[in-house]
Amino acid sequence: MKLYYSPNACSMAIHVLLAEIGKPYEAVRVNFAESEQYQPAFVAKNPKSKVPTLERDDGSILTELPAIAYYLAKTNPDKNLLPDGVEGEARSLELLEYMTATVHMRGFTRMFRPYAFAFTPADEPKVVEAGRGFVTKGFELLAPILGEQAFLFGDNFTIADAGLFFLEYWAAHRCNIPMPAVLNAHLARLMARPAVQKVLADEGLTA
Ligand SMILES: N[C@@H](CCC(=O)N[C@@H](CS)C(=O)NCC(=O)O)C(=O)O
Repeated sequence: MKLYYSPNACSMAIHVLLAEIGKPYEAVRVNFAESEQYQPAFVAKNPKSKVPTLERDDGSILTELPAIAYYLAKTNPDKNLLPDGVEGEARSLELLEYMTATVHMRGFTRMFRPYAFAFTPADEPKVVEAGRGFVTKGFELLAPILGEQAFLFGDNFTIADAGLFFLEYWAAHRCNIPMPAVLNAHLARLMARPAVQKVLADEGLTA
């Protein structure tokens, strides 16, 4: 199993899941600074030019964070990375979809790359503010779902927590966005996990 990732990108969620699962995997860095995601070698793997990209042992490629997370959970049932039953699976995908399609893509991406959304450079601060609005609303919606539980579905870490991890990490370590107290506590709980510590070290990030 090979994970194509970029340090401090949303691929961290999958990197953490692979470390939690604990089977051998290779993490291959895609150098965004050199636009490696648009070079033929990577495009041949994933024409979407995105990480996370998972290359499985048979050479087949799987993309899109929620799909990869679901695949890893289902193929490692002993790790209990999904809550029980079809309801638990649907709720997990519901959360991951909201985290990636809305909070990440409509929120953080506007903040990181306002020039991709603004018609003129003068509009960029408004784009950043709009992005911050999606992120703040996202945290306001996610906090009561977590509530006082240790993890999103109770006492066990699941794929939804890996999704929430990269959003919380970006808020705390990349954008200085205040989060509700329960999300700060969730982030602290995740940061204490050996798998998360390993991924942060391997990606050269601040623990
Ligand atoms: N919908 C995709 C989004 C992945 C995505 O946007 N990844 C970003 C990094 S956080 C990326 O690869 N960006 C490279 C680029 O757009 O050039 C998913 O859920 O996996």
